[in-house]
Amino acid sequence: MSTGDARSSGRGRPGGDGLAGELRHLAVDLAEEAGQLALAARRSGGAGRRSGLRTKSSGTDLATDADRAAEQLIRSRLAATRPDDGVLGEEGGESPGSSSLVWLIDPIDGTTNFVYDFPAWAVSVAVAERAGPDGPPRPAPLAALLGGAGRLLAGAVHAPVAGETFAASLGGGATHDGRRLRVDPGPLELGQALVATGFGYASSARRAQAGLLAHVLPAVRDIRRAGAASLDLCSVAAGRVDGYYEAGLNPWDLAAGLLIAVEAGAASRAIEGLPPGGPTLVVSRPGLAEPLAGLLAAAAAAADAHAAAGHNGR
Ligand code: LIP
Repeated sequence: MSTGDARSSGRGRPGGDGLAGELRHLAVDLAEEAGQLALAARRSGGAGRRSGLRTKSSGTDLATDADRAAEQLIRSRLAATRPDDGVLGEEGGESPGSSSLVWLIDPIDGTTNFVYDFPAWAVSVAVAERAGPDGPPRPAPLAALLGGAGRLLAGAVHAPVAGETFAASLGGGATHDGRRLRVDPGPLELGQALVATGFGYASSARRAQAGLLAHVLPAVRDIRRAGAASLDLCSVAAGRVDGYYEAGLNPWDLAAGLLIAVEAGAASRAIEGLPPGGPTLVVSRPGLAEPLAGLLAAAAAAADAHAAAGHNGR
């Protein structure tokens, strides 16, 4: 599909009616509008390795003027259409709201790709019920990954270079350019599994993640590291990969893609105790969930043993 078609591409009947369905449509509009803004900046030469580039948590963690402009656009649209909702954005942080909803925004997920003009970057927009003592119960295994957000209601991921939009609403299914997504429910052996992953920005975390990967890679069909967590999760939903795992993600990286994958039928869990520490999000075809979790546990044990034997590890 051309980029020009993308503005209406995430719509379509699947997605459900009611509040979640309405929020899904708004998330699609916001992601597509912000994506076109970022793409225009990219194509005008106003974004790239020399323009408006800053680093954040480490020298490898980048932010551009386009990240800020795209988030600002989404925030201003939300202020006009849903002024009572809270917003949590990668660039602007948290703006508390008075309603029960919070929007989670990654204006450019895959900023390094964006800077290098590598096509795998996306705008990720999700909305969730806020977690809290009076709020609905959070899905326990994944709660730690969602910060102050509770139940995910709707989300959209728009990849401007590919002109693709993925979207989902709670109970309303997931779509790719308006077509319903359904993850293959059948069993899959590890040796036939294409597995995506990603790495953090801190050197120490990367060393530990590489140690784990050294034991995962020989056991699977192959590994993909696309560089945008939201798209990795949509790739599970679309069957482009069979599974995905990553630690150290922020709520805005994963919220929309997680709902899209789960609504498409993927299995999801957060596993503690894997390097580099903290919860690791694991999302896959249902028939791969147990084998992949087992492989990650075995890989963590092998990486520990390797480190204990005096090799470089975590
Ligand atoms: C990035 C992710 C990437 C992950 C990085 C980072 P950013 O988001 O989507 O896949 O491995 O750690 O979180 O910083 O480009 O928005």
